[in-house]
Amino acid sequence: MTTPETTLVNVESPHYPSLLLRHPGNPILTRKDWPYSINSVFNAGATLLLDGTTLLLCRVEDRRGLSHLCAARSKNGVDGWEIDREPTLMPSPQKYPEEIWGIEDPRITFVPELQQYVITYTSYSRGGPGVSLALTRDFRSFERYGVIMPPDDKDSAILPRRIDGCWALIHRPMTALGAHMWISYSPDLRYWGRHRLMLEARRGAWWDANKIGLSPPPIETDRGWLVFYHGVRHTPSGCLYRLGLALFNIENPEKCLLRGDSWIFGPEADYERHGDVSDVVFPCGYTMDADGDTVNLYYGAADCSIALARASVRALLAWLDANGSCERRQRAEDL
Ligand code: BMA
Repeated sequence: MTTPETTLVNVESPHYPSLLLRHPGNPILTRKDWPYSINSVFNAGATLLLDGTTLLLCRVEDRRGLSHLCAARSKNGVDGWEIDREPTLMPSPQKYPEEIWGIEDPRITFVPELQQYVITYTSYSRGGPGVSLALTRDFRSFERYGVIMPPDDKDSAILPRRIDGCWALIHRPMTALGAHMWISYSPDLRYWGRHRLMLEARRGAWWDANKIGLSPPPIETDRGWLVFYHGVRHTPSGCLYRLGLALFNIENPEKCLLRGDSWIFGPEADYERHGDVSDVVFPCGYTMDADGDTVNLYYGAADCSIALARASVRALLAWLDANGSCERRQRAEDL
């Protein structure tokens, strides 16, 4: 069952275009759906399996406060979820000490060359969050590569094919410069180098000042890599997580072509505004419809549930053309 476009709700201001339309069934997954006891479910990676099934690899937090990953499968990507009866991927601190405080926020990339899904996720170590990588063909057995970027680093995904012969990983290390997006390269997914700054958080009053990070894996379009990224605004009453858009050169993903000035999606619905961490929308995955244009964006809402919003790639690119700048785009010193 696909919900007709006309029934999608929009709670945004009429003065801004509705680029992302919330599904009326939101939130589509909550802890009440879970076959075992959990505190919350949010921030899911997403992919389409070969038979068209939508698979979400959900971050599930237990009542100790530690997270693991659990797969949920649905024929239409909206409802009828079949959720694994027990955790799909548990932290394994005996073998991977960096996972001692859990594993979080997976991003999934299907890599045709490997015929496998590459999952990058946050491993919560004693030294803070780091980036770990695992491969799978079926989301039942996994080959773990362990930590590939040491703490403090997160918000990562790999591109689905090599760039100039190397795999490319987008990630968000914390440095003295701030929390910016970087890109690194590897010949084998294990050893990473050629680290480059890819997109900087802005400064001052901007919605994406000081802290940004990749949201889902980039979307390959004929204009370039379309990137949803989150900006974190620190306010006296807490953080506001919102989404922005940027476009990068297809053969040279370090090169930003366009960056939107305004955010395009932020916490407005009740389930986004109130939860364990209020005012958070945090997408980690998307699926593309057969039309090659409709993106189904799965996002964690207020660290409590999973919600769905849809967008048209064509409309996102048109918005970037109208609202993005190619002058003030990549470096904070330009802003
Ligand atoms: C970020 C990540 C996300 C989380 C968000 C809001 O730093 O840890 O997993 O959803 O904070 O708490």
